[in-house]
Amino acid sequence: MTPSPRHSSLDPVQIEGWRWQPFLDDAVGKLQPFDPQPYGVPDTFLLKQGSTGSKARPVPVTTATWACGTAKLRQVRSACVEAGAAASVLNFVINPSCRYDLPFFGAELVTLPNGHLLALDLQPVDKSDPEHTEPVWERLMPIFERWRQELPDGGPIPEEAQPYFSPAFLWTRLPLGEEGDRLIETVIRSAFQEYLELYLKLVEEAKPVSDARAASLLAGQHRYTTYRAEKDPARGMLTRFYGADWTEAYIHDVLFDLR
Ligand code: DBV
Repeated sequence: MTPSPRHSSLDPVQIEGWRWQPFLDDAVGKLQPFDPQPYGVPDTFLLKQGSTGSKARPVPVTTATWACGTAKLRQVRSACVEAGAAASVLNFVINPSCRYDLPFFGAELVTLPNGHLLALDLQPVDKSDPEHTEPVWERLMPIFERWRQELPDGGPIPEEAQPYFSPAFLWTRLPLGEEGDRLIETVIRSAFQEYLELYLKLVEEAKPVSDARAASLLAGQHRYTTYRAEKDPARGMLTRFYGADWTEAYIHDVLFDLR
């Protein structure tokens, strides 16, 4: 079934057989009290069809982008990729306004032929600043401790990426199959909801900061988005599906678009 055309970043994403739909629906539902406004996303990124696999056995690939802005959140965006057995991805990032002392919300739920890769965190804008980190980590660590004991560790992450993760980075790799599915439906779903609920509580409580503070937060946000755009682990996959031009524009002009 061809997904219905999308004209606004707020139009619901409906991709047949996309396993991460309930997670996106959770997130969109929890954002409603914040009066989400449309966010400018060119049509080609709102919904993009393509194919992978071989000429003999082509596999349809669908990528959709849901996005909004709110009073305190510069950009909330979700990259939704469905390519059957080849890949199924939800990459959901909340970029706060630099006027508020808030971390990023980052969720990356990835299913590939060799297993599930699942990452969840309230990512620090400046990991070396306790004024920025402590109020978040003291509330996030108990949630992290609760769920991490149910999951195998995801293994080492690139050294250069470590400044962008908190000590409560919930990171795991799970095998395909029943056990993996069960842990995703129970542990990962609950952790996703609790991390997002805490994040949105922090947003509700956040007060505007001084110009000087906003400037230093903005500098930290630039370091994060520049790193993520340069080192995006999905670059290879998206380039295979849609070519380099579309992929570079998607990464720099939509997914990590802080200027
Ligand atoms: N990652 C993205 C976007 C994706 C995406 C926009 C649209 O930033 C998917 C999709 N992540 C994605 C895929 C893979 C990973 C891997 C497809 C698998 C790549 C592969 O194996 O071929 C967290 N994502 C990863 C990994 C980590 C993260 C640690 C495994 C290591 C790696 O392959 O690099 N989130 C990711 C990350 C940062 C972050 C690296 C850095 C700050 O915030």
